[in-house]
Amino acid sequence: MNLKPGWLLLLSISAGVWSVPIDRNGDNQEVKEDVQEENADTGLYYDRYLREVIEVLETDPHFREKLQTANTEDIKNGRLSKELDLVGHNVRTRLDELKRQEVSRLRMLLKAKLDSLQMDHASLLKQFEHLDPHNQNTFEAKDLELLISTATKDLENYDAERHEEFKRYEMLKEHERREYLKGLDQEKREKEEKRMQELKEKHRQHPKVNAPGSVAQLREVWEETDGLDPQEFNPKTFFKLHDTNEDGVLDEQELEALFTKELEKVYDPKNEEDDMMEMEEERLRMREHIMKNVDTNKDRLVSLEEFLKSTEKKEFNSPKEWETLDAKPVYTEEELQRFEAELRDKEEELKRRAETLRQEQELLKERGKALEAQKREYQQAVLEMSQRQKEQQAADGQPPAGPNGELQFQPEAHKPEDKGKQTEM
Ligand SMILES: [Ca+2]
Ligand SMILES: [Ca+2]
Repeated sequence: MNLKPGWLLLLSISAGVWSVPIDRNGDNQEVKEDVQEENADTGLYYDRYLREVIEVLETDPHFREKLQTANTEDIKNGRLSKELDLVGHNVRTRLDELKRQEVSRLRMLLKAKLDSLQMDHASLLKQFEHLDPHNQNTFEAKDLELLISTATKDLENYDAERHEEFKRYEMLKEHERREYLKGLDQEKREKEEKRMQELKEKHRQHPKVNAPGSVAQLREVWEETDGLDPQEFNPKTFFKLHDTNEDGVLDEQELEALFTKELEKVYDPKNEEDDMMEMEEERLRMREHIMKNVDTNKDRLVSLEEFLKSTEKKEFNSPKEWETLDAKPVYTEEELQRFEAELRDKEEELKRRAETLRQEQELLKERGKALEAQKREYQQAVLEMSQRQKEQQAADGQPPAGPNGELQFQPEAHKPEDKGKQTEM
């Protein structure tokens, strides 16, 4: 595929579709493939829909041609979406079908919610920004525009959200550690604290991590992952080698795959002290670092030109030392306090809800008891009534209707008739 950067913004979004690892170097391929697969999903909940739409659009020669000349702005401001009016009929039909499937998938997702909220489908579908809720059957320019703008916006926020999520993860971990220590007696606590400190120290001891995107880092990949001669290191060859889907640019997934070597110096899944969530955060930091320095046109892709330019910079050969994640805490004590207060609030809220439920249950029990008492009173009244009937019948000189007083539930009105039958027999 030889496409211009603008469209590649979209391709990078759905990198999984085009990331076909090329078998170049036996043993290492397995590792690479793992990374590719792991990163294939954009993380957007409409990931599949997005990919399928792009795939179908790619099959239309006119649209494909437009894509090649489009730039990021054309895509972002919706100019490209207008071209949808000119695509072939069968492509439109397939897009319509995709949209119907997506609407139906979202409907399924909403079903449970719907049952509890008593809302209609149309108003619930409005919350999904990536498709036009006013038209649920056909795929129009508006749909493509919404899909592109939502995916671009979401991806921009995605990294920020991942950092935030990671921070909360770390704070929860620290909170749980503190709570755990609180529950121990002094002797045990001191022992545990010492053990934890030692693990921390052990984690910090690792070989030097090269700055991402520096010559030292790339050379290490070249030599150890690619198994090539260090004397022959060549940036252009390196770029081509790691553009695994051969689309002429390094996307986020291809960049992140480059850091595995560095990350393995710090993280080993077999070690108690190495947290793999932290490893992924470190990978994200490394990718952001490269993008910040190398991706000058900010399309979330590194072109060969951008890459080669970065190798001419001073930092390429003598970068600042890379500060690993463990160098400083990701949250302040103040943030942790706030987080813990939030946790307490949530816990309180849960307790309050549990208490309300308990009270409601209590109330139901009381009502049940009252009903039970009413029922007994009623039975008593019926019993008394039937007793009175028997006495009346005895007084009238008639035999009782049955051995166990079957007549007790018979309405008054039927009595004479029944009595008549009884006499006939
Ligand atoms: Ca690529
Ligand atoms: Ca770029």
